[in-house]
Amino acid sequence: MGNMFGSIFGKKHYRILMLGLDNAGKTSILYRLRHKETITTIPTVGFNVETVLLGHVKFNVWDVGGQDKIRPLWRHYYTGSQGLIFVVDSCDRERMEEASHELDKIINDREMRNTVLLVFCNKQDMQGCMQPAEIRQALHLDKLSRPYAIMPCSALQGTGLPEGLKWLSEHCK
Ligand SMILES: Nc1nc2c(ncn2[C@@H]2O[C@H](COP(=O)(O)OP(=O)(O)O)[C@@H](O)[C@H]2O)c(=O)[nH]1
Ligand SMILES: [Mg+2]
Repeated sequence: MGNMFGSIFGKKHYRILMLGLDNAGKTSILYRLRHKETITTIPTVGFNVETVLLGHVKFNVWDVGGQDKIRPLWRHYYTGSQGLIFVVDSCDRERMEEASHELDKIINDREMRNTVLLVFCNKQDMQGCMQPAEIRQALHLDKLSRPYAIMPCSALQGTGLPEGLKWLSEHCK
């Protein structure tokens, strides 16, 4: 993925959240994007956030789902984030509804009002996984009134990631 970050995001600074249920492939995506860039992981008290700097882009990554007690802590990271990447495991049909529910709660937070949304339909290299159109329905994305994109990808193969990030860089303010 070479110097993708320089060419996609330029010299502007961005803060991006990458969220999704555990096992969706968030950490794999981070590592796939890293290439020769340095990853600085900053430990966080309270819940497990991976904070990673890639070029000028700061990613905050954590697992969502079922932790209502710590949810108020998330808001600190919501504030000032220009973009949200929501990662789903396209093969995990059983938890697609849970993923939808979590996404709903995140984007309905007032701090997330102006955040653009990129959905990565990850693990598209697997047989029999859900296609983006089906995931769009399952996540009720057609009801959104903000800019969003839904992108098939595979962290394993590296496909779809540059396209998704390009869209994000063009729509983040
Ligand atoms: N086949 C396939 N497996 C993947 C892909 N991305 C992640 N995985 C696997 O899914 C599991 C969870 O990935 P991880 O990045 O730890 O998910 P996280 O919990 O969202 O950070 C690991 O076993 C990965 O190797 C993908 O694109 N294709
Ligand atoms: Mg992880």
